[in-house]
Amino acid sequence: MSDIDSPPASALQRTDRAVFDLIEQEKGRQRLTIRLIPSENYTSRAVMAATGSVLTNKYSEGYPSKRYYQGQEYIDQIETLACERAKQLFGAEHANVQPYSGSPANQAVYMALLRPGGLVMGLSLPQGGHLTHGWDVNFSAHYYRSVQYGVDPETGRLDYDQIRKTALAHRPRLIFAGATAYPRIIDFAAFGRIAKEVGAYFAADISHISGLVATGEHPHPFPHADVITTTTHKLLRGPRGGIILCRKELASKIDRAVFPGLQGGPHNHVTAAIAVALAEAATPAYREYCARVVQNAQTLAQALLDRGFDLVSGGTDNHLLLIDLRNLNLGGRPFAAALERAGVVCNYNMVPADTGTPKNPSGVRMGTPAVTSRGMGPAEMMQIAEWIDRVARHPEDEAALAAIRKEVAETCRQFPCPGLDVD
Ligand code: DSN
Repeated sequence: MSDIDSPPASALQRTDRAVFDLIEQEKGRQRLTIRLIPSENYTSRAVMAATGSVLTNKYSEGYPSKRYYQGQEYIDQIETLACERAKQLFGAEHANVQPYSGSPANQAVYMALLRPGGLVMGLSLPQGGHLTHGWDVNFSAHYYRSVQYGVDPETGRLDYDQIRKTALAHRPRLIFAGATAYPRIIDFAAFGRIAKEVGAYFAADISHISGLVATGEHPHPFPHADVITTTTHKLLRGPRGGIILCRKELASKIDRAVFPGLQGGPHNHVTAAIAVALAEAATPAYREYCARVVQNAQTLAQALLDRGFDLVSGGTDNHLLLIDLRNLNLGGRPFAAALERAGVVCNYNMVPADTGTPKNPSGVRMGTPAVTSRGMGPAEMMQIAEWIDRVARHPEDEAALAAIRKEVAETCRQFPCPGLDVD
């Protein structure tokens, strides 16, 4: 495989061999392993070129044409372009592309829409939510009050009647929908109705499924949601960043919360890379990619079910699946470690009604965004399920794991990585 290193990489090699070598080793890991962490992906060389550009040299507190530093002639155009592309892709009236990532984006939503001590309602972390949706170790439960909803322990699915009852009982001021480990379609219209009934703002965090929303694979939170937040580096294949989308009426509250409320200068190099990723996401090729991500996840899910794995909710509608390992007497953490030794990288994860702990849960979470970016398809998903099954049967047999790792590397060599081997 070719590795067309860009000039900044050559400069790094000359200047700092230690960092250069570690990056090279990470490249090798990304090439020769099956990366199944559902929040990870491969960005294009164009996205990386913008991220590694001179824009990192510029301070730009404020917003286009309302800055606190001179010299914004080009930066203003870049940020405006990113905002316009975000509005276009997601059909939004207003976009803020400055949040440093998903958590700061959500933090800005709290700052804009809640007073300190106000009540938020979100999906609990162990049942698939995110830290910032009101989980107790996070700012969202320290500086705000939080009530959490879960999924039905039998079906693994959101129970909208139960969510409504919880909302009616507690009357939150802000309701978050969105997840990090929920394999099913989210009914944003139902959340919108519940929020309206209790007089709450409704924020949809689509970080995991942004591509599915943008391409119409999944329902859109607008017009039901007041605000949408998303990271830009998961399915969207951009740099590490965040976006907030909202109606015009909320625009100035959101903008003021991001700057000067929470952040200083925007990361202009990231803003440019977000603009590039948003243009890539507006293409027919990206639409096809998102459809293949879901098909691959469903193929992998079915192949695992056929081999006796227990999947939360019985399958998937999106890019990820959650395996409940309790029927196999395996712990999530040791299983994820054994898989990694075999070249298959996922993360251990809580499952609904877990009898374990966050550091020692009963499940693993897997997703198909990265392998699909490499062009892998149904045949490779069947092969991946076979490797996962073999690891589950021999999690402590190092020779068996090493043999799988070799097969994994051979397969990986046939699928170039975007950004590393191809544009
Ligand atoms: N850390 C992300 C994930 O892996 O889902 C969520 O922010």
